[in-house]
Amino acid sequence: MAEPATVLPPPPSSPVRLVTARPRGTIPPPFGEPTGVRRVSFVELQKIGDARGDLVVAELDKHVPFLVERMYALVNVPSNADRGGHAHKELEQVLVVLSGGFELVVDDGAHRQSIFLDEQTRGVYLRPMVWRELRRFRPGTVCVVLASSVYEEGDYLRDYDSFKAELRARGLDRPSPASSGVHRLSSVYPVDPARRTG
Ligand code: T46
Repeated sequence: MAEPATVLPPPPSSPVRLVTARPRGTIPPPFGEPTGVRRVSFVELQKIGDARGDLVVAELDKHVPFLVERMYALVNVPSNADRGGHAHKELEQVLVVLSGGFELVVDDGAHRQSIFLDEQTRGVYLRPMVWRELRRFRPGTVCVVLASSVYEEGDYLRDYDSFKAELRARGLDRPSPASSGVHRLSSVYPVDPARRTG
């Protein structure tokens, strides 16, 4: 005789929050510790260590302000390789270096900043419309990237002029209060107006 079907109780009221999609073309709110470049900030991850080693934790809302749809990692990068050289129209990302280190140059169209990333708990949150270049990779570098959406080539702006044009079209080329004072940061410098594709 067949076993009676198990009747499962109804699920408890779900703690999962409903995430409303951000309208395309809008910039998500700031999150983390600002840098000298607009739409770029530092996020502090959690590290839990004991005699067995360390856990590095990135959790929604505490360390990462978006739902992660994709993870990828940069590994085996030769020290003379240049990666990046593009911006994203919509994508948000958090970059975390778990081993080694590399130089990340970020550029909002008005200011550029060079950040050497080599701390496991210091991630960088890149909102949309930030030009980025990655170079000077140390041997054995492992960089994990948490991304807000699946891979979509159409989201890339892979030449600097298109990036500038998109900034203008979206009104993101105008100075904002957030950018005042960035000149005081030594590693931040204005973008050369004659700058072309990086
Ligand atoms: C970024 C920096 C930090 C895929 O098919 N799926 C993927 O998820 C990714 C990230 C890439 N690709 C393809 C696209 C290219 O044909 O892999 C190839 C290499 O990608 P790309 O030249 O864009 O790699 P990077 O290191 O210059 O840039 C990557 C990310 O693409 C980019 O979003 O912010 O890392």
